[in-house]
Amino acid sequence: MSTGIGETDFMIAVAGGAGINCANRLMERKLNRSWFMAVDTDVSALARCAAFRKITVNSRETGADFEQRVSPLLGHRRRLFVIAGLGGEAGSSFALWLAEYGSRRQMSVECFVFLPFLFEGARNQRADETLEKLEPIVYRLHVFKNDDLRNRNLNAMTMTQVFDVLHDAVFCRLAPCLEQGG
Ligand SMILES: Nc1nc2c(ncn2[C@@H]2O[C@H](COP(=O)(O)OP(=O)(O)OP(=O)(O)O)[C@@H](O)[C@H]2O)c(=O)[nH]1
Ligand SMILES: [Mg+2]
Repeated sequence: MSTGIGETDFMIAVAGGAGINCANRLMERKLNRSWFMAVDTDVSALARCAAFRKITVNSRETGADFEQRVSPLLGHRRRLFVIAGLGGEAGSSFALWLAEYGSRRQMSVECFVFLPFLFEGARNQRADETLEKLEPIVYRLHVFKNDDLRNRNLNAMTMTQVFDVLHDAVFCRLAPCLEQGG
C-alpha cells in the first residue's frame, strides 16, 4: 500500500462518530491522513480525528451550505469513498449529503456503512431509510452489521477494539479499491 502524500484521484469522507472511529483505525493501518476528510457536528469527535481535512457542520446548515464547503476540498477528484455508521444524526445525514453531491458531480461514489445493533430500536429504522436512499445513487454499497460482532467471542476486548474488528474489515475491502485507480 502506497502511503505517499501525492495528489490522489479519490477522497475518503467519513461522517459522524462511527465514521471518525473507523478513519482513525484506517490511519493506524497506514492509510495516509491526507486522503481523509471528516464531517461531524460534534467538535470533540472531530478533535480526536487525525484526518487532514475536517468540516464542523452546525445544526442550521443546509445541504447547499455544506456543498459549498465540500466542493473545494474535493477539487477534481473522481472517486469518493464515504464511511459512516447509520441510524444516528450526523452519520446518516452527512453520508447521504456526501453521496448525493458526489453522484451529481458524476463521481464514482462507494459507501461503507455500519448498521446499528438491533437493540438500538428506532435507529434501525432510520438506518434502513438512509440505505434505501443511498442504494440508487452509489456505485457500490458495502454494508457491515454491528450485530455480527455479537456472535464473536470478544469478551476481553474494549469497545474500541470490538469496533475495530469491523473497521479492519473495511480496511480489507477499501485498500484494494484505492490501488485500482479510477
Ligand atoms: N462500527 C462502528 N459502529 C459504531 C461506532 N460507534 C457507534 N457505532 C454505531 O453507529 C451508529 C451511529 O453512531 P454514531 O456514528 O456515533 O452516531 P452519529 O452519526 O455521530 O450521530 P449523532 O451523534 O446522533 O449526531 C450507532 O447506533 C452504533 O450502532 C464505531 O466506532 N464503529
Ligand atoms: Mg455523534
